[in-house]
Amino acid sequence: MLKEAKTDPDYIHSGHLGCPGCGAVLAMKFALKALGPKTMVILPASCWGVISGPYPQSSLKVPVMHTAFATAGAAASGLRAALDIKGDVETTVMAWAGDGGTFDIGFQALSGAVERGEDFIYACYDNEAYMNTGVQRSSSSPFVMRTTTTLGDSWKRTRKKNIIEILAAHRIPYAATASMAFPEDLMRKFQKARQIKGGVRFIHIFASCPTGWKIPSGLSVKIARLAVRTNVFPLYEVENGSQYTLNMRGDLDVRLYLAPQGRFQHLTEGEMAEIQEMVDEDWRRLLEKAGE
Ligand SMILES: Cc1ncc(C[n+]2csc(CCOP(=O)(O)OP(=O)(O)O)c2C)c(N)n1
Ligand SMILES: [Mg+2]
Repeated sequence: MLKEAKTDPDYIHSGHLGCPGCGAVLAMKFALKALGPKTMVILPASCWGVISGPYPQSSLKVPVMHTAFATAGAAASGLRAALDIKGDVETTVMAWAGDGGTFDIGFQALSGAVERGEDFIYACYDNEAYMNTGVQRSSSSPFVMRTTTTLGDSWKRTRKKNIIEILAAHRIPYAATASMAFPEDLMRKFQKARQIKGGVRFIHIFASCPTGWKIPSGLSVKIARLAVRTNVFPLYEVENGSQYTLNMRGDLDVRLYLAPQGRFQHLTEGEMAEIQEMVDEDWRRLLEKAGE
């Protein structure tokens, strides 16, 4: 046990404030395992701003800086500059933001940092809504998801924003998708991101949310795995905005992913077929980009 703890350290304390089955907690656990103790984490307002615990307590074993909802990209730029002035070139700065803090309100700070070529890792854990404040829709919420701001017959009618494409358009050195249900792949991507220099490295992590998705906490990992295996959330990497590498190929029907989730219970067969078409179309486009 002791030997294992020494060789495979964990940087999260067991008393964190996440819900049972929280995908974002697993994602952080694996990200920090990959990056190691010389990491500083920037946390904008989000579930993770709560999970990390109230100051002076912290559920993370690495330094944390809490920052305003819109500012992860700017705060990470500032922290990196401060470390550089102190001559600390070993510490990795990681901004860790939700989908709301990345796709929506934090986007200008992220885009600015990427355009300036700042030196940090930006990880977005995507639970597809503003979960911390009560499951409001974000621009990452998928087509026809039920949220507390898309109720009744007004399910979300627009599609999920493709954040990787937007960042690829910045010619970012490294952008990748990852999932907390595929830890080896996720950890490999964080290790790779740590080595890359010359700009921001962006990792978009699929992170299931039992509370907001209305799923049993015991199914959290299984459903996240199904998102990849149905091509709803493909795993891939983009280098310098143009070199695409696919890491996994899904072949299952999207209904297997949609059916167990309370947030999709209202879907008609027609809407499920429509989602399958959207997923197939996006997958074809991805194959083309990867030259396959
Ligand atoms: C300027 C501002 N507006 C609103 C809020 C309230 N707020 C805190 S967290 C949050 C939602 C965060 O959503 P997301 O980034 O997806 O993270 P999650 O809660 O899902 O982990 C909101 C709206 C805030 N802190 N600051
Ligand atoms: Mg969210």
